[in-house]
Amino acid sequence: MKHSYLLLFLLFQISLFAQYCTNVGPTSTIDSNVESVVLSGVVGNINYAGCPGVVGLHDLTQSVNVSLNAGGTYSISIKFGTCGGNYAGAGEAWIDFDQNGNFDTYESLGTWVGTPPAPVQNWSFTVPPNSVNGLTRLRVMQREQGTIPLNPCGTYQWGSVTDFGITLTNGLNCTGYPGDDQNDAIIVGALPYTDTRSTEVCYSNQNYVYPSPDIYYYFEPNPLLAEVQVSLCGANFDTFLSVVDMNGNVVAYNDDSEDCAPQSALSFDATALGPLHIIVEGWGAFSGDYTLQISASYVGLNDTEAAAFNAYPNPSQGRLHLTPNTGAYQLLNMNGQLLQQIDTESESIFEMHNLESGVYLLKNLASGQVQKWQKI
Ligand SMILES: [Ca+2]
Ligand SMILES: [Ca+2]
Ligand SMILES: [Ca+2]
Ligand SMILES: [Ca+2]
Repeated sequence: MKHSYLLLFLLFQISLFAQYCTNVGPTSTIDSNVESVVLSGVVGNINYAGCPGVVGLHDLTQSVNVSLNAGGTYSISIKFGTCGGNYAGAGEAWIDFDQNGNFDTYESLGTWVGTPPAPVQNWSFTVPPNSVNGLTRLRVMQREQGTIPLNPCGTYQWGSVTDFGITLTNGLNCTGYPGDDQNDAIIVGALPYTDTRSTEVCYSNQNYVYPSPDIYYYFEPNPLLAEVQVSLCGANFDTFLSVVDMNGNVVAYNDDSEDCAPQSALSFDATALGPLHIIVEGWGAFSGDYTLQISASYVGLNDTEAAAFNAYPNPSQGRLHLTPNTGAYQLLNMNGQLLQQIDTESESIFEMHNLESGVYLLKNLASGQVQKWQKI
């Protein structure tokens, strides 16, 4: 899908911020306010009195925690009211069942519209069976002059917003789903690299370009890499792909590739770049299955000038002749990691029979030239 490029860059700047919107709620402590919240969990209870009011978010996630079972049905009682005068407004509550950091529409427990004094609202709700186990949040909001549905991230003058800790059990166990955030990024192994995964379950939104769930990869370019190609072609959803350095600066991004729109592909010059995050996500709120493919070209390999050295036979069953036989060579894997230093001062024929079959890089240290060499 197409988008505003300017907006995109602005959004990237905030991509490292906290998961939940916490700069929310009223600027005033008087008048409209939730007066009470009651919820009995499998373990623990919420028994909250709202007045006097609090400016901004009243964050009780550390001090009030109730356990609920996925698939279970519960009742929450909320008295939307006031700590002062009586004015019309609206109320709503959500639980972030999928732990994606958003209070999504389907996570609304109920809504209220009225003018205090009003009867206590008793809402029955079922925790979806595919909710994610672990600590999440209940948010209860009242907004004077508000209309439903309320924006769970809204700011306004009168009302209240309170967050409670909810521990979900009996749902999805998301251990074994690495890469949800930058601190748990999946390390990119040897190039060419492929990794097949789904953003559909157990992944949440940390890269705020789009509210879609995202998966982080950690990639460390090496000095031999010239251009790196990254592709999500073949994914079954509308993807968005970005490459960001450790300071959050965008190195490259793509929404719709010319080759496979609306999937994404990009390439970037890796010369002189430090460690990077490659982030896979969906356009908008989309999620799905994908295969990430990363490949690279190598410095010196594509030079049109005649090779400055000869490595033969190529491919070889193990014997390697190197000419000229002056100066040192290096044998590297395709990630540019040094496997062996080769000194040709005294000899020019090497027996590499113990080497695993595969493609390697040979680098002449004097000229900096690199060539591929295959062991079969
Ligand atoms: Ca959610
Ligand atoms: Ca994520
Ligand atoms: Ca995202
Ligand atoms: Ca796209």
